[in-house]
Amino acid sequence: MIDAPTSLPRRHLLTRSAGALAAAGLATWTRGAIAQAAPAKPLPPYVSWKDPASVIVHSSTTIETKRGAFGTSVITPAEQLYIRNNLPAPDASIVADRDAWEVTVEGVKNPRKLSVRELKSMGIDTVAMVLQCSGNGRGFFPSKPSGTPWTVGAAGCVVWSGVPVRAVAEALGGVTAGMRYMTGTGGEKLPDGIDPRTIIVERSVPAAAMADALLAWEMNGAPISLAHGGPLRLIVPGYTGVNNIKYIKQLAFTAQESDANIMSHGYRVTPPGGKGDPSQPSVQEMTVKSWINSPSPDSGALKAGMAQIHGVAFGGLNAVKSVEVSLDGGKTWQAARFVGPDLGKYAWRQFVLQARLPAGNHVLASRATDTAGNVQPENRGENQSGYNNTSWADHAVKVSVA
Ligand SMILES: Nc1nc2c(c(=O)[nH]1)N[C@H]1C(S)=C(S)[C@@H](COP(=O)(O)O)O[C@H]1N2
Ligand SMILES: [Mo]
Repeated sequence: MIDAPTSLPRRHLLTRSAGALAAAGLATWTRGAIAQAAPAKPLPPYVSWKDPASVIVHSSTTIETKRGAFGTSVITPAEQLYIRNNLPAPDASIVADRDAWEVTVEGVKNPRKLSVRELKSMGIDTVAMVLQCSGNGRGFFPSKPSGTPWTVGAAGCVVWSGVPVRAVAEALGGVTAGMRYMTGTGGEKLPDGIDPRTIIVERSVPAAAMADALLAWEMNGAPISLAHGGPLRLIVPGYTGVNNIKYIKQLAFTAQESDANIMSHGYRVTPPGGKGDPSQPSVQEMTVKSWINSPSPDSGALKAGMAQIHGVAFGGLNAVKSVEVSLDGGKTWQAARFVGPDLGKYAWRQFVLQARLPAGNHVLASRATDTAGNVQPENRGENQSGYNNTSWADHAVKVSVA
């Protein structure tokens, strides 16, 4: 049997019946677990095409890829990719005529509205990129921050295709002097009676991030689904998920960061017990991280012998350079080998260590290093909302080998 080091044993208990647990004399201490043994939630209609066996449906707007569902061939298929919506997804009518979708571009010499049809004539590029929610790994925080308790599956490696933001800015006469940020606004319909600034999805990243940014209409070789931001999505490689604005309706080069709540107070790396405010760092650039996907808490029973220990590693803004794997909880490390194609510095790489696992309990961990020499840390940076967890210790898996 295989378990993650923290809260996951509960999941295994859920697969046994209450009767079996009572027979085993476990009924009392597992009562809390039984109460949570609700059947898996069904996929909501806008993502009915996802693979139910590959995902954990936390809610209709938060769906996680199972650790054991990540394969070894680099790209995360759309059917398995996680979902995170701060607001309900827009109506499917917005993808009925994709080329007619319009985005307003501001903060350039000649600001104007551009349709997807026009964007398609302005340039094209493709980038493979890790899309990762800043709250990925929140489930490992012992402080149990509020928000979805993602473990590893609020991430995927995805190929996007669209027009470089650079090309769009140039076509409109260039970015106005003094604009320090690139600000994207989501096209969700906002409910009446609420101050729009408190709920609108609008994020600012440093203007320099435009160098590799795209206005994308394709994901993994197909038009972007509504769920993942079609008809048009802002892609900011190396930056956390929230900065990749779905159904983008405005792209503005701005002198100041957005004053929308999701930028000014939300998604701030706040000291434990504190409240988010603009003085604290925002979740933006990702940093070096890796984790083992197999053996995983989702895997079946393990028999002593040769094992292929594999997972993913990425560097955020830098390429990942190397990965080490530990079979003893981080006391000793061995170099893992990268497998599969290198899709560029913003993609993740799959790594594998072939190792003989004897019978007994083992704590398997991985630790990545990026090309700038940054090493994935042992410990998470404590913060109120559980953001940016790159701790190798938190992501280690406990395995029992028979
Ligand atoms: N318009 C819009 N863009 C958005 C969001 C949103 O709610 N609305 N959620 C953000 C967050 S928090 C994340 S992690 C990613 C999730 O992308 P996905 O659902 O395609 O996996 O989209 C980001 N872009
Ligand atoms: Mo997110």
